[in-house]
Amino acid sequence: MKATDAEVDIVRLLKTGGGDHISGQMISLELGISRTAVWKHIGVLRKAGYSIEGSPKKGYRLLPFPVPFNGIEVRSGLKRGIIGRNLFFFPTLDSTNTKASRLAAGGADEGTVVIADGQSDGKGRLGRKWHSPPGVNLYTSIILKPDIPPQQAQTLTLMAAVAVAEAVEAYSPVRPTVKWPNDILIESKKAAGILTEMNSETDRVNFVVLGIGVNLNMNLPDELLHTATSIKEKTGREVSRAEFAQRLFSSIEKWYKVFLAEGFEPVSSVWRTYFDREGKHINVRGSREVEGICMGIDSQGSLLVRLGSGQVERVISGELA
Ligand code: BT5
Repeated sequence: MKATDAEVDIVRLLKTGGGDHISGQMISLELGISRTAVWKHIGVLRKAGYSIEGSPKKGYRLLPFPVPFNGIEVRSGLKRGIIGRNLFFFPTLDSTNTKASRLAAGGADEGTVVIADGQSDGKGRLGRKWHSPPGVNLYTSIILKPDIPPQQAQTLTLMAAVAVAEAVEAYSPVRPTVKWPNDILIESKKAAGILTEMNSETDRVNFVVLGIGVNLNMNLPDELLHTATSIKEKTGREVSRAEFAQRLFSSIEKWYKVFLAEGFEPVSSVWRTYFDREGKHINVRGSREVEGICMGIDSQGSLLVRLGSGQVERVISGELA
């Protein structure tokens, strides 16, 4: 379901009312729609979980609770920009990446966002699964259409990692770290993962789907107990998923603009501040196992490893132990 402009604008207006009533006439004037249309949109908002009081004399008033988690709520707190200008929210999907790829193939604009409350077939890399229970975490995919050759797509994963790390940092008691190429860790446990999927020709990218899963309020299942964490597990506090999503999208907007204007270099220098393996002995499993001293990343986001022989090997994709 797409969050429509009118409903997003009505929620914005009611929020600026700070709990006061706003007349139907005022809303209809501000939005340039009829009062009947306002009334219909209010009905949609109530169905979407908002508590809105209506009085024939005074107008409408938004109660502060409950704050629903849906596309309208997320968009109502976003500055107008590229990321999230079109936003689709679903109570459940197989995978937000699959949905976003289909939308992109059908011509969806750059910046289109898909969010699902829960996923029945959340995807990790290489056919792995992403644990995606409803009601607790953020599962989102963003369509980008950068004018870059396919060999540079990995740099977008690292750009997303910076944005996710920055958003997680705002909630986490300690600074998160990034684990090349696609994990965000809190105290060495995975709090978020990124799955970048690309549709390209030999020399140009048609679109990229950045899929991001962040563990916010999840109680960890047994199989992830020793390797994963959530923000709530670290802080004991519930995170507002809408607020987190807004922070994440603003951060992606910021870094994507830097990326388009100045390239990967400024992004990679911030990425390095979250990366704690440079200069250390590492082991990476890619097409083969590579062991040596980590020399950081290159301009395409590949990992550089100095082998015992002194030769520096470039690892394009793989798994850092
Ligand atoms: C990833 O893969 O880390 C990419 C995860 C991307 C998930 C998002 S959610 C929104 C969008 N839609 C999708 O369908 N996917 C994206 P990878 O590096 O392959 O890590 C997968 C491994 O992480 C699994 O094999 C598990 O060991 C572990 N894992 C699974 N679910 C997890 C979770 N919720 N939190 C932490 N670790 C998890």
